[in-house]
Amino acid sequence: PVILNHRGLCSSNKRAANYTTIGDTSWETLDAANCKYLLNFGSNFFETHQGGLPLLKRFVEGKRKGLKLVTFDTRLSNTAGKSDEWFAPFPSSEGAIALAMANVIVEKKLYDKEFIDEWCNTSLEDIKEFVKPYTPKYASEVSGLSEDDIRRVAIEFASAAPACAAFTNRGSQAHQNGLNNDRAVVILNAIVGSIGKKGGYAFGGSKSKKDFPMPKPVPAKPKFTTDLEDPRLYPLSNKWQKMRVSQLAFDKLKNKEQQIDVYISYTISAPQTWPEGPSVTVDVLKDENVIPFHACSDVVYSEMAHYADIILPDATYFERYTIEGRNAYELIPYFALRQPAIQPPYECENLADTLIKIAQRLGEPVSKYFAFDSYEEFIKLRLSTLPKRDGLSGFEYMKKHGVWVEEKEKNYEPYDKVLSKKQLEGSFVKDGIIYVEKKGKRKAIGIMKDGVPRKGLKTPSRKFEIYSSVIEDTARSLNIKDDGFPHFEMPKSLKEIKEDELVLTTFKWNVHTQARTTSQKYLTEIVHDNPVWINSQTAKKLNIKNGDYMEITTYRPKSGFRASETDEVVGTMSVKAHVTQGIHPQVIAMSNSLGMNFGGRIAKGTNGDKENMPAFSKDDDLELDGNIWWDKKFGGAGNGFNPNHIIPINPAPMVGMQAWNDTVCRVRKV
Ligand SMILES: Nc1nc2c(c(=O)[nH]1)N[C@H]1C(S)=C(S)[C@@H](COP(=O)(O)OP(=O)(O)OC[C@H]3O[C@@H](n4cnc5c(=O)[nH]c(N)nc54)[C@H](O)[C@@H]3O)O[C@H]1N2
Ligand SMILES: Nc1nc2c(c(=O)[nH]1)N[C@H]1C(S)=C(S)[C@@H](COP(=O)(O)OP(=O)(O)OC[C@H]3O[C@@H](n4cnc5c(=O)[nH]c(N)nc54)[C@H](O)[C@@H]3O)O[C@H]1N2
Ligand SMILES: [Mo]
Repeated sequence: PVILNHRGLCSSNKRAANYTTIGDTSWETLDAANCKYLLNFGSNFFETHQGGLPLLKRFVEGKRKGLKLVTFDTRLSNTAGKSDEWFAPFPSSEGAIALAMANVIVEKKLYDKEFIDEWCNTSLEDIKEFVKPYTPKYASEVSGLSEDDIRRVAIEFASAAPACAAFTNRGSQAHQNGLNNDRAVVILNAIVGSIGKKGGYAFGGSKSKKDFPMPKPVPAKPKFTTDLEDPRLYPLSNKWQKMRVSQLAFDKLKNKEQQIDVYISYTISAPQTWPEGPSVTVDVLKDENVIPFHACSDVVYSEMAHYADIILPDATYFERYTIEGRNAYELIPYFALRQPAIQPPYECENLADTLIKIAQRLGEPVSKYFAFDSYEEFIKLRLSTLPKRDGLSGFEYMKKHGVWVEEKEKNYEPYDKVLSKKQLEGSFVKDGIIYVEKKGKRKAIGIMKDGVPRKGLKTPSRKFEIYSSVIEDTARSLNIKDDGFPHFEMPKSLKEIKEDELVLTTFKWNVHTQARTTSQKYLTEIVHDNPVWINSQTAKKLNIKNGDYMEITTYRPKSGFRASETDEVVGTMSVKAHVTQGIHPQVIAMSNSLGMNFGGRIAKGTNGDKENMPAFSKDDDLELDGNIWWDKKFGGAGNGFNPNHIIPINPAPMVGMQAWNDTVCRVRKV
């Protein structure tokens, strides 16, 4: 029983940074509507981001009141372009910039002494000592930014406190050193005291899964795990939630380190989205000796579906139920119910319904856990624990209104809440921390403050953790030198980068979502081509003009997984150039989402007749015939390129986050 997911490709360093510092949430919930100053390290929230729209809506409210946005992105994204200021740092240097800003804030005494004394696990003196080496001069050397800018922005940021927030996304965390980059950024908020404050680095407030208990009986958790699911070398990947390091899974299977008999895939398109997906993943999916049986649930004939033994055609999100709960950017807990707007066509069916049927066919003991008529029934049972509202049961209320909002105040300073008598029942205090004991296990629930029991943060010290014992202990267990502070260190490959080498980074489009949208004609008509961004000066040196083809050759990283000191090639690819001033001179940038081999005519960018398949009615999509004008046959751009041909599997230490943006390469004109 192995369950994998895509956290290690997506966000696990960011999540780990939040868990080690603030404890109880994997994601900040910026209070942008009330914020005065936002420092954005590598998030493209105007176009992408996990909570993009709800955040953007509140950002616009804040902007009307004078909110300033400063963005650090290696590339002129639409967020960078619409920011008040944009800086293009050298990849992976974000931690150094943030620590230098902390250094300036400490030097200028712009910190929040009260918050540090009360709520940080490190004293002001220790913070001063820790940030000492990270001077603006040092950060300037590693990032390429000017010392003056680093100083000025730090002062502006701190002067807006507590209505200010420094935050991150994949730009800063998808690196070998991404965990500490992100910790360094989050720590800026603690030093100026904006953690949990109005207009600041707020967090929490979402309705949790616990509120919708699984219908009983609930199957017991498996008693063992395997190295596929719980990789020993990355102990932090599953410490707080199941984040996994799935980009290693196909490699382990290919090398016979692990074996599986049956593989069910669901909303994953690994040949497209995984590093070395087109090679390692495809090799594994094609080899019946490695995966004897593969069932793929998908809504289109995807890259993944192509390699499956059987396709389970899923209902799309218009056609099924889901309980939806994302960050509550209003800071008031809520959740929503997605409901079928139309019936699924042909034999398509919600995978959950298919699984219920499979379980029932399997019989005891599996079937007893799936004793529902349908997924609708299952959702009804889960919502049955909600209190009645407007005289309606949970399910009826949600069907009618779609959204449930708690009757609560905005969740500011959640750590400061006083624990109630009820919460304190059976608790005891040791070294200032309040514990309860459940089934012989000690669990911290709060912290004593001047004799008052408060909730605190959900870290081991119940305080904001600048120093992390979890990190220090984990590092020790792996023989990695680490004192538990978020020091800055450039990844080896980037530190030793040579004059003729560049860094390949990737980014996402505003109109595409991962490998999900390329078969949608309206979206792909807008974006079907992804030439590689290259700085005009760099292009000039290499004699590359806009639209020329250039050959990119990538190398294995110099530290970590399959480290190689000898320029071992991962892959070579010829791609068109987009020459622009809007990118760091030592960086090239390529989007994902394109370069499909399957997924129909639109995804592939090839005109021609529709395949004659019995499930398709003959006359839908007639307007497509001859209208895929981006087909190369018509002199169009074609369907783009998939960068994952040449991006190495590169998990960062301890957490296993894929270091997407550390890939060293060489480029030449073809
Ligand atoms: N080079 C590069 N690679 C990247 C990234 C990058 O920035 N650059 N981003 C990474 C990130 S952040 C992530 S999260 C991963 C995501 O990569 P994956 O985890 O592979 O997920 P998706 O590409 O979102 O979706 C995969 C499949 O889900 C199918 N699908 C869509 N809707 C449904 C549905 O309702 N039901 C079913 N059953 N299937 C459905 C789609 O058709 C598609 O085949 O990619 C990573 N890969
Ligand atoms: N439209 C759309 N929305 C999406 C998605 C999508 O595919 N399409 N995917 C969803 C998912 S799964 C995720 S994880 C989020 C991701 O949301 P984001 O993290 O905001 O998006 P990314 O494009 O992965 O990366 C953000 C930015 O990092 C920059 N960058 C790359 N390398 C570096 C670097 O070394 N340093 C710095 N400072 N910046 C760098 C890129 O140029 C890019 O603009 O978006 C979610 N929302
Ligand atoms: Mo993601």
